[in-house]
Amino acid sequence: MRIDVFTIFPDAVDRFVSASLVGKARRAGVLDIRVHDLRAGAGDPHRSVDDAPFGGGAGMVLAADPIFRVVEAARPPRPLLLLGPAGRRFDQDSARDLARAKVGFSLLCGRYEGVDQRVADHLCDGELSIGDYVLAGGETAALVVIEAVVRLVPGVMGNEASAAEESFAAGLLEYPQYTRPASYRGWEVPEVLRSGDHGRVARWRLAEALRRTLERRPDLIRARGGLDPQEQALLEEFSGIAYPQESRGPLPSGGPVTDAHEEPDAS
Ligand code: JF5
Repeated sequence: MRIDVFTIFPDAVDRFVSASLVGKARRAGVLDIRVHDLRAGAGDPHRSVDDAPFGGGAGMVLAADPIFRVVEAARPPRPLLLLGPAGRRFDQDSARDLARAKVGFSLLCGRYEGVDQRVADHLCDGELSIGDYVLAGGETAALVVIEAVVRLVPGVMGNEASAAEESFAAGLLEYPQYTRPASYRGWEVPEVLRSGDHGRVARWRLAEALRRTLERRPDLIRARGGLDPQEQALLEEFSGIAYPQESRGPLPSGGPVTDAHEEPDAS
């Protein structure tokens, strides 16, 4: 799969991409990531890529011509997506769609002051946002998109076993994980995980995934249409939690997203 990135910070993007899981896939030849410097498209000796906005106002706007030049010379894989807060929200479904794209895709990193609108209108195929906040530039957003997509690409290290696990708990938060030691500062690993009863372990994990999701992200439970009777029974078996009867109705509103860091019980 080929991924082209257009940015005014090619070194920063390239260094992160080389150091990550993405770099491994790149060196293994599974991924062809090409990072392009938008300044290569500048015409003047100062290699300027931005200019003052028509109509006035603070800040500078990335000009159309350097971007058109560099993109057209690269003939990048499509879709070419502009990263910015005005884009369509990027999520796991978008990541799966991009991972399925055979030729690959391309990302153009915008700047917070803006990009000449003709780039979005006549060069890009769409716009992507990674969330409702404003970044100085689209570079970190591009890295987020690349990492989320690349780990789904067949042949990228570690993605075979994870694929099966992911479908097992689709749309739920992860169950808690533990490693040695079994007792740390008096905090014990749940007994079920050390029981050797694989069936009970699997049921406990699903119950924990359901409990956590119900507590922290009730919107995700609602999105998958509530809990089926089997899942409700599982929840009650392990945590004694009775699931609200109107399974499609209002669920406990998520309180503040905090975590307990209390001392273990002395008794
Ligand atoms: C950017 C115009 C690009 O701020 C972002 C961003 C937020 N979510 N996803 C991306 O990118 C930088 C800001 C303004 C274009």
